[in-house]
Amino acid sequence: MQMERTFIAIKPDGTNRGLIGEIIARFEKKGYKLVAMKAVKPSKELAETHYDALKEKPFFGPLVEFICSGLVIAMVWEGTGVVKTGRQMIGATNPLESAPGTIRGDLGIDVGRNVIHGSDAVETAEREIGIWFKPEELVDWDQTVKQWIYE
Ligand code: DAT
Ligand code: MG
Repeated sequence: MQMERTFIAIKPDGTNRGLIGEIIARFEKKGYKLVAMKAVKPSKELAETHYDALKEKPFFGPLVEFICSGLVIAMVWEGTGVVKTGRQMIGATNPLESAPGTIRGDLGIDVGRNVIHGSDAVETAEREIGIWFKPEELVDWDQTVKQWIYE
């Protein structure tokens, strides 16, 4: 499998509820490498661009309003298969259907308050990373424990 990057964001419900450390810890402990992170209160324009594919959905307005309502922790994580496995760690979109053990399954109840965003494909991840980060904000560093994570 290919080394890849995904865009992960802790939504305003997650930050308000004090779940930042809990969520970051799951990606950190798994062995993924943190490449970028920042605290943002997104503009309407940023949220609308991010969720552009959903603009015809009836929940688009409330979704954008929710994402802009408070602190978002935007991150880029790197690792083999991180896009797909990251989505599995996050769980189904609706926390009522997310398996226990997943982030949404453990930490959320309502689909409109599902705590976290994760890119759904490698191409989507590239697009989302480009929306939220400038190239120079992606940190080039060596994860020195790599030899204990990868064979
Ligand atoms: P995901 O975040 O799992 O990739 P998505 O891209 O289909 O899901 O939708 C983006 C967000 O929109 C999702 O995290 C929560 C919200 N959403 C999705 N479906 C919804 C619905 N039926 N009612 C209310 N909000 C919804
Ligand atoms: Mg999505």
